[in-house]
Amino acid sequence: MIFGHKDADGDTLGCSLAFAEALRTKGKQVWVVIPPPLPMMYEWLPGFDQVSDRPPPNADPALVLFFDAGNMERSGSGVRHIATHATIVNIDHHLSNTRFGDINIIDPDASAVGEMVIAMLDAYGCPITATMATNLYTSLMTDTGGFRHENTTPDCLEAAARLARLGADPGQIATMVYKSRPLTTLRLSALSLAAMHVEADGKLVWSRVTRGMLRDAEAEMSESEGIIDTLNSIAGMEMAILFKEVSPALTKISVRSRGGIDAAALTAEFGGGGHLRAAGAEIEAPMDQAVKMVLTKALEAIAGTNGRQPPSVGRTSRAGRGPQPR
Ligand SMILES: [Mn+2]
Repeated sequence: MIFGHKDADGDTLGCSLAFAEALRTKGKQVWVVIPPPLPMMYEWLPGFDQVSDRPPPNADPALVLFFDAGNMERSGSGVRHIATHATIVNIDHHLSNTRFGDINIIDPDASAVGEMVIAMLDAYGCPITATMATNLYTSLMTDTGGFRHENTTPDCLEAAARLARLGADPGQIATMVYKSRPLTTLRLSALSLAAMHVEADGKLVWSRVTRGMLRDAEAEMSESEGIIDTLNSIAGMEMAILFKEVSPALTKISVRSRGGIDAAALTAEFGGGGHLRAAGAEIEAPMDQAVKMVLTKALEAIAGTNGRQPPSVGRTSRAGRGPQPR
């Protein structure tokens, strides 16, 4: 059984589907479980039609694999009873991974877990088919923000080139991921960007997605995913924060950072996690209260880096590479 993580992204899905295909080729019975709601924007991925949103009642897997899940809780409540009597394999690239598996394969230097899956398939002598290549290319492309983030390493680009040779179609995959947005997504983005605030001489940029905006745009909260990246595109900013009003009592934050600012350090203050450049947290507080608490800490972080050396980032750094959707 393969478990994807909550708010499934291209990495967890691409890896899960590619590895499922490899196991089926070897004659194994495989279930792929993605916690609800299923991310329908990825329904075109090969094998997506065989994904379920909860473990089948009769499933009794000997082996449970997790791809791209920093902790087991990120894979939903369905995990619990299954995981007690199976061997757990935890394959991930988050520095903050809790090593919850019986076997933990963690490589924070991997641009995407897809890169690790390619190495595993090679080690097992398992050929990569065109459909597996499509899934794995999607993993690499989405976790590097379309091959633009700091985690876009030579290894990643070489792996992507190899997958393209094996049958992944870069133009088509980019169209499906980046050029297939519903109109409601753009409307929501417009409302949120219009509500943008700038503080600390432009170093801190933040905005909100409220329930009211969702109603006005006729959009779902999942459609807010790209907004943080638009905030992150502003010249001179060091930290971008998006506050999402999940319910009157629950606020989610997405954080992006540059320079000497650590996004994961900020979200850790609120029980969240992630990477140096991209992180998130869920705060059990109404939006206005969450905004106050988080902005206070964010401004402290920005003030604290004045005149200090930034943490080592870039091509040679080991730790914390990889801004990506959580
Ligand atoms: Mn990932």
